[in-house]
Amino acid sequence: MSQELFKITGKIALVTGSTHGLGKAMAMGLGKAGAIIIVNGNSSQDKIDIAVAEYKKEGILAYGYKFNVADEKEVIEAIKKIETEIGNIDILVNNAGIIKRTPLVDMEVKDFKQVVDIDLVSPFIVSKHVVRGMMNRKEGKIINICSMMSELGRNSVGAYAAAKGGLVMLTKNMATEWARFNIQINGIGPGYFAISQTEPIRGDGHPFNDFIINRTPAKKWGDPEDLAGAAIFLASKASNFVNGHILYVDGGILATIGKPSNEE
Ligand code: GCO
Repeated sequence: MSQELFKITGKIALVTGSTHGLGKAMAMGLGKAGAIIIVNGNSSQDKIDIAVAEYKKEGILAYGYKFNVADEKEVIEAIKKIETEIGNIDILVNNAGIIKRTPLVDMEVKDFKQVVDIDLVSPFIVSKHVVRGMMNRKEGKIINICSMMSELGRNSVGAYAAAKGGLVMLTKNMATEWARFNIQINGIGPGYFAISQTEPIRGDGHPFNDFIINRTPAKKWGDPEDLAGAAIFLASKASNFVNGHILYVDGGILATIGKPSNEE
């Protein structure tokens, strides 16, 4: 029974921004659980080809599609191509995102808008063009990659936090409008992970590194592979009555106000 609940063999999963980082870790997890992975990136075809080869090396059926999730025309064309060449998208993981660390008072409006465009508007664009097929088939899974910054602010990440906070409410509204078609729309909220995106604020001796270690009950940065289980759960039948939920994978950081350095 339990194996069946988490079975996603043969399901087609589009994971945006899956050439590296958390997107790649989640897509690898879904692929190792049997899903066919549509790898997406927008930087270069070479990067996508290299990533697809890495998925295949793990025994995962993977195909690469380069498109800009913020460009509706490119998204429409890509989804049509994917669903013609590979098959219907059963699982959509809206992971692609950027961060710009600048104090709000100094931030250019164009930079603020770019972060919101990619981190909040793009999940809307991609979901809007994938969900129609899911509505027709009366089945589908959408997973929006939020953040613990969906719940808490931090100096210099105001645009990112605003976008990721908005993504929580977009997830809830997608569930409100689409759950009746047997589509489950949920979010994953990563805490602090040891990936390239956090390299500038991590590393031995970096003040933020010590802060995160002390602030996180698990006393460590997350390992990208720690997200695979949450992705498989929300992509499988095991979550068929879960909707509009944000599953935080954060080592407990959101559970606590922290403790003084002299306390265990
Ligand atoms: C930062 C970090 C965070 C984390 C993650 C937390 O600058 O505070 O980059 O944004 O990467 O998003 O959920």
